Amino acid sequence: MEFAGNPEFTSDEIARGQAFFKIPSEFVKGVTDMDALPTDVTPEVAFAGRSNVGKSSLINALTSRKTLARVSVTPGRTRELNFFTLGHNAELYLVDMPGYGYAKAPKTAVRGWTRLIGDYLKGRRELKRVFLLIDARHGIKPNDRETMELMDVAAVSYQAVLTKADKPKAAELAATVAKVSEELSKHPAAYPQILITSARTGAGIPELRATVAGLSPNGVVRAGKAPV
Ligand SMILES: Nc1nc2c(ncn2[C@@H]2O[C@H](COP(=O)(O)OP(=O)(O)OP(=O)(O)O)[C@@H](O)[C@H]2O)c(=O)[nH]1
Ligand SMILES: [Mg+2]
Repeated sequence: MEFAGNPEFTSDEIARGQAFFKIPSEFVKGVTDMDALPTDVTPEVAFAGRSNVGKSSLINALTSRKTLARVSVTPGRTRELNFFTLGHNAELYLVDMPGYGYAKAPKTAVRGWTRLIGDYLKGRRELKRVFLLIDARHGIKPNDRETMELMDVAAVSYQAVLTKADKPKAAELAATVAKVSEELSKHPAAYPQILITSARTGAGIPELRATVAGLSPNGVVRAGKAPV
């Protein structure tokens, strides 16, 4: 099923995205400490968002691997910054992040991830873009706003990706898109365009692949044309 509102890409850009993600992704490492981040200066794109928003599921959908990133019905599944390779020569890393907000885990552990998430988002030179995942049913929540403000201040470029777009009714989805767009327009480091995805149905996955492929070092940086 297609959703209205995704940016338009040319068929070449979509094909390039599909080809880029055909190369099998591999797990590189899980990081719990800034000192342990990869040092090979490969550019990175990270998937951030609240616990349970669907970060790991989206990475699995993008890479066509059911179990590359671990998924759970319980918030707090991902507990490390998990690095995965992308492209022929591993020219890009995908980074699956722990979620912020509620987690079924000890408070000290949650505090540790929260600090790691903040430090990573603020201070990582290799980070080319953060995909900020927002649940299509719920829209932007206060802890998303805190993360957006942190990235605005650190001048880290980010783009909103609505997840679980298979859940809301069409009118509800359109209302969330409008509200999120309006709010993004006030954030200096945010891309104005939103991607609308479902890891369950595959909707929006080709567009997200094309966007990521455009960020690879050999790619043409482009976020798609705004829908008319
Ligand atoms: N309906 C629907 N459910 C989804 C979708 N994506 C993820 N889910 C479900 O949402 C739950 C959480 O998914 P995860 O991918 O583990 O979420 P996460 O953001 O990685 O969570 P943490 O690692 O705990 O921060 C799981 O039960 C998934 O099956 C989607 O597109 N549609
Ligand atoms: Mg996860």
